[in-house]
Amino acid sequence: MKTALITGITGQDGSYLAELLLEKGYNVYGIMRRKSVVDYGNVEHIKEKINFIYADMTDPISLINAMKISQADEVYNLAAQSFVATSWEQPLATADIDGIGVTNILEAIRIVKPTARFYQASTSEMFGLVQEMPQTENTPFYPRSPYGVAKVYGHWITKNYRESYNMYACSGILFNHESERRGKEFVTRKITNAVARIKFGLQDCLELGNMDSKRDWGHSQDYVQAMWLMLQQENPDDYVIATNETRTVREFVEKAFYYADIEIEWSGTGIDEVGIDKGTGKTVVKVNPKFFRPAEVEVLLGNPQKAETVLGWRRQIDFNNLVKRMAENDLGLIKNSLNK
Ligand code: NAP
Ligand code: G4F
Repeated sequence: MKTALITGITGQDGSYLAELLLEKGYNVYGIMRRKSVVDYGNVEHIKEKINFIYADMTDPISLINAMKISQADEVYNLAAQSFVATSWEQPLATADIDGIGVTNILEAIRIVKPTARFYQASTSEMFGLVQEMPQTENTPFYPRSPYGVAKVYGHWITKNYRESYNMYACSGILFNHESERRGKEFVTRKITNAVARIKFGLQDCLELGNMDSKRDWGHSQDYVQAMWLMLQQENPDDYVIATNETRTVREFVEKAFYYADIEIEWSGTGIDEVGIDKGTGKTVVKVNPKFFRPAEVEVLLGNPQKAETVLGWRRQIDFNNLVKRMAENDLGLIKNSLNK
């Protein structure tokens, strides 16, 4: 039986990865931050099957301890301050957790069990102001937020430990991936949650920032498969995980309303643009400049060819299915909350 240690186990990806590894017969350890109220987040439903260790990415002692207790064969570093907008409000905490935190966990592995295999959650945000279309493993980075900058450090220190110490250390450069478990501050879940609330009369309007922004969106359940595959190869390497399709935020909005049987008609431009419910004539989408970012990543589009060829990875859930699953889930949650 293999043993895995997951940092960020309470988050979106951590929960799907924990489910996958449990299915494969792994002994799963997860690190958790101490909070005033105990909260298992997205792994509440499987908490009895997981061995939890209190630790924090900014505390190397706690990570050494986590390695000593778990003696993990595979370590998946998914912990991060992962919300780009917050990284301007908390640039140093973001750097500590998402940047230096990677060195902390790599050192813990090197000191306690250097043969453990390591996965680093790198991101398409490192491409930022994109230097070519589509982005591949060889596209130069140009991060556009404190989050992106911290992740570039995490990416390079992972590569550096691989080359310096011959450690089995990989980075997955994952493009946006969403799910029913996505935090409600991220645009996709913000949209599907608002669509459900509007449908059931709990909210009048959805306020968004830059709707022209384009993202390459996949489903988290598909993407955690790629993380696992990266640690099963003969040699460690870095891989882009993406769908090779890009859509605007506006397209996501239209599609989410569609699954709630609402057709959206757009009117106006720039900050005056509105989305109107064709059936009722009511304005259900508005622009609020408060959601604009100091610097924007306008477009992301990833080429997953290397992962498909070398790892045999294929995404199963396409854009329509992703939005459908998220919209139906939120419609169900809001409906149930009203019936209670
Ligand atoms: P998420 O839902 O925000 O989960 C983040 C996790 O990190 C949570 O479990 C959180 O714990 C934990 N965490 C935050 N700060 C920590 C600290 N100081 N010490 C220990 N744990 C800490 O993020 P996700 O969407 O699952 O993403 C997983 C990873 O992939 C992140 O590193 C993210 O940056 C990266 N990534 C995500 C995407 C995407 O589109 N989802 C794309 C590329 C890369 P709490 O529950 O205590 O807050
Ligand atoms: O959903 P978002 O907040 O995700 P973002 O910034 O692309 O970051 C996510 O994906 C990265 C991978 O590329 C991860 F590394 C990162 O951890 C995170 O998971 O925003 C998506 C786009 C942005 O262009 C944003 O400006 O949507 C635009 N947007 C427009 N209105 C909005 C809003 N974003 C949010 N969160 N809220 C809005 O009201």
